Amino acid sequence: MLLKFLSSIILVAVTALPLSAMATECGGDQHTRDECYMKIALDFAKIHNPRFPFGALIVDHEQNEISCYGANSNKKNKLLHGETAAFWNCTEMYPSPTNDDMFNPGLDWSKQTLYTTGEPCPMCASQSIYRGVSRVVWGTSIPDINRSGRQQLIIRMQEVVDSARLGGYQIDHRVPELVGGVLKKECDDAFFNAFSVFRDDDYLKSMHAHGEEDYLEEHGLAGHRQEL
Ligand SMILES: *[C@@H]1O[C@H](CO)[C@@H](O)[C@H](O)[C@H]1NC(C)=O
Ligand SMILES: *[C@H]1O[C@H](CO)[C@@H](O)[C@H](O)[C@H]1NC(C)=O
Repeated sequence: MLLKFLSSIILVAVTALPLSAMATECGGDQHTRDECYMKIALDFAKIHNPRFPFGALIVDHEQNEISCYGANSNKKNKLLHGETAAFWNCTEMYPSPTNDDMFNPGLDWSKQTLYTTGEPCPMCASQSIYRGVSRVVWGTSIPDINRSGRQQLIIRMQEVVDSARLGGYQIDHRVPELVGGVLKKECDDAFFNAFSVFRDDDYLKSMHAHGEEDYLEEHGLAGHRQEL
C-alpha cells in the first residue's frame, strides 16, 4: 500500500516534469541531437494542434537547452505558424534589457537553432533570417507537405536564403545553415495523417495531372484513380 502510494507520487513527479527539463537529455553527435529535438517538436505539435502538426523549438545549441516552443495556433491567429509562435514566444520571454530588440536583443540569436516539423514557409523563412538564428532544421519538406494534401507556396527556404543579399547582390553571410529531412518519416506521416481531410477529388485530379502517380501509389491512394 505504502509502496503503491510512493510510486504514484514518483509517477506524478515524473509526468509533471516540464518538457524543457527533459530536453537537456538530448545528447550525442549533432545528428542524434537534431533527431532528439525534432522528436520533442513533433510531440509538442501533435499535442497542441493535431490537425496541423507544425511544431517548433528554439534551442540554444551552445548550452544545449531549449529556449522556447511554438505550435501552429491557427485557432487563435492563422498567421501563428509554429515557427512564428516560437519566435514571438522567445522574444517575449527574453525581452531586450534596454527596450531595443533591434540592437540589443535579450537572447543571443546567433547561438540558436530553429527546429520545425515542416520546412519553413516563405513567411517563417524570412523571420528566421530577420531574427538571426544560425541554423534551421526541419523534418518534412515543403513539396512533401504540399503532396500530402495541404497546398503550399512552393518557395523553398533555400531560395529565400539565396535571395538574402544586401542591396540585391552583396552576399549576407549571416543567413542560417539549413538542414532538412531530420526524422523525415515520422514528420511526413504526421502531416499525411492530419491532412487526409484535404485529399478530395480535386486533390486527386491535380496529383494525376502533375504526374504524381508514384506518390499516390506509395500512399495507398492509387485505387482512387480518376477518369481524366
Ligand atoms: C502540390 O499539390 C498538388 C495537389 O494538391 C499537386 O497537384 C501538385 O503537383 C503539388 N505541387 C508540388 C510542386 O509538389
Ligand atoms: C509559446 O507558444 C505556444 C503556442 O504556439 C504555447 O502553447 C507555448 O507553450 C508557448 N510558450 C513557451 C514558453 O514556449
